[in-house]
Amino acid sequence: MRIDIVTIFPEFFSVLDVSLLGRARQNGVIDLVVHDLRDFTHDRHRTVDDTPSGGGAGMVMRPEPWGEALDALLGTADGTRPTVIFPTPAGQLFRQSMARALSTREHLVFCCGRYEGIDQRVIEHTRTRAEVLELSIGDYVLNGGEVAAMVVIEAVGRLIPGVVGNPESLVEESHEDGLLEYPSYTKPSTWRGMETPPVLLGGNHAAIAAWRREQQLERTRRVRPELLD
Ligand code: 6GU
Repeated sequence: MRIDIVTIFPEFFSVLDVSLLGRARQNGVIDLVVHDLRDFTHDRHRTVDDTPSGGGAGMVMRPEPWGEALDALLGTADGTRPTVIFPTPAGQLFRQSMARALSTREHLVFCCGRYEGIDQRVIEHTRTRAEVLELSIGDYVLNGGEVAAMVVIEAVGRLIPGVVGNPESLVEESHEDGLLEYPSYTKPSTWRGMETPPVLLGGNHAAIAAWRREQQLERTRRVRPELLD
């Protein structure tokens, strides 16, 4: 998978050099390149923002640098339509099902806005040459799209074959079957006077599976009842 990231804070993404994603990049499974939006400006101050049309607080990102950056990244017409993701709190909610869908794409481009967002014409223009998604990672406000892009990249990247060592570890997880995950235990079986649930030590695999399912349902009902609707 090819991943391009456009941002005014390229250094934010140095964390993608480490851990599972870092190894996937070294192995060539993920080809990830970070681009500085200011490299697509032409004025002495490398300006990327301006005051909002119609007035109001904050600054909006001007369309010209974004247009030039996307011209450069979407220009190579190799037959496959890239997916361009604009992280924004005004977007549709990013879920595990979308992480699954995105993990099969060949080319993802993340456009990380700051301030009050990117001039909306950039998003509408990009729809003419790519699949466009405006994605939110939850109902709270971040200072920009960088951390949200990182969340999406980690959720998607770990679903690409060869990134997570044991693919079986991917299936019994929260949200993969619409329920929260069951609680986990390891040795010692007694710790600070607290016992591991005996069913997990009895070797009855059907009983263990039934107990885990019940725990998933109980936990989901208690913590995230809306997931059961
Ligand atoms: Cl994708 N961006 C920003 N700035 N804030 C957010 C978000 C994204 N998702 C939730 N809050």
